[in-house]
Amino acid sequence: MTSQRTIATEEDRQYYDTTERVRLKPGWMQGEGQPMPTIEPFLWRWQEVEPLVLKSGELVTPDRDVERRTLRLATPGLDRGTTHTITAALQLLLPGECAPAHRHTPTAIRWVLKGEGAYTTVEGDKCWMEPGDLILTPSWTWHDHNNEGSEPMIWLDGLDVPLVRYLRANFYEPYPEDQQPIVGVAESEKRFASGALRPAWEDHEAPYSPLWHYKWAKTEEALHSLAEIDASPFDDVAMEFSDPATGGPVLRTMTCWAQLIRPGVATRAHRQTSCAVYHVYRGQGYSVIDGQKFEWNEGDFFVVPPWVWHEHANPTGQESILFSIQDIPVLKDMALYREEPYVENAGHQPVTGLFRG
Ligand code: 1HN
Repeated sequence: MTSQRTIATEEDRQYYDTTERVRLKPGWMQGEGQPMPTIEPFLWRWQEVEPLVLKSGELVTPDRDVERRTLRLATPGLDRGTTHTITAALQLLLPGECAPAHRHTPTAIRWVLKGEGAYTTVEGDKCWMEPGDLILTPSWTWHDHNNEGSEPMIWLDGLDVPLVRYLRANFYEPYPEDQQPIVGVAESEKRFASGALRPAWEDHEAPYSPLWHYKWAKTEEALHSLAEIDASPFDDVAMEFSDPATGGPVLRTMTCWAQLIRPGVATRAHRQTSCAVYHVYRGQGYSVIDGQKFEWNEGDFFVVPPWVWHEHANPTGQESILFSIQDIPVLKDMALYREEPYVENAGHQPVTGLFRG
């Protein structure tokens, strides 16, 4: 169907000149318009990333030169962000350094990769960072990072910046001091220690999880416990970090998953309107994304774009654990979430290429 009209007469010409002058755009003259920028699946190797993260420590210093020392995972096809909704970056904080307190309307998550002796303060609550911990910095909460240890601290930052910018709702405020006052230590964690029981006298109205710190030991225990009895055919032993007050996702714009891919498992392919940024927390395996095989090792990162077939496999004899940040809550809240299973070939895509980066 083509609805485009041509300019045939002088009367037409006058009409279109006038619409242009008064800034009206005839929809029937628009043609195909601009194609959406595509997001390619991509993978970053820790082997290549880690030395560059460590080297960044010699180039810039937080507080002195920059607010945060971060390296963004820059997916081909995008000028900003890691996907059209999520930006993911690696942040390095050296011993004795402070990334000064500020707050912004974009929401952030930290997924701790390496190091010890550093903490993030979120609204006065001091959260010690250990590898495998998930720490939330919900929209407009004060946060600063401090390394009081003797090792470099590295974590993955995940923010909804591209979405918030698109919605023109990006606000930012620096705190008057480098560090905000510490009101308590691990308080949000202590309030919700079991992950299921919560203080009975409190109604929680905030549009995000009141628990801000999910410790690795509990995440790992939950994965192994679920693995004893059940798994998803598409994602194997996949668990969503949940808000203890609602049971829903921890944030309104992003959700976080921890996923155990058991030895020998090859999941079935599916596709969703949501997208994801993955980190290989443990083990080895591969994902087939849009027919391309992405072999991953511990520490690697990869992107699954929206509406692209993907499946994960662990052909090794050891367990693999994936962490991911996904924009599912936005799509679901807007009634735009769709999911489709790949039905041919017993749920597995034909592999047409190997990603070499
Ligand atoms: C930010 O505030 C942090 O607070 C990290 O550590 C990464 C990327 C874009 C915008 C703000 C942080 C960020 C960021």
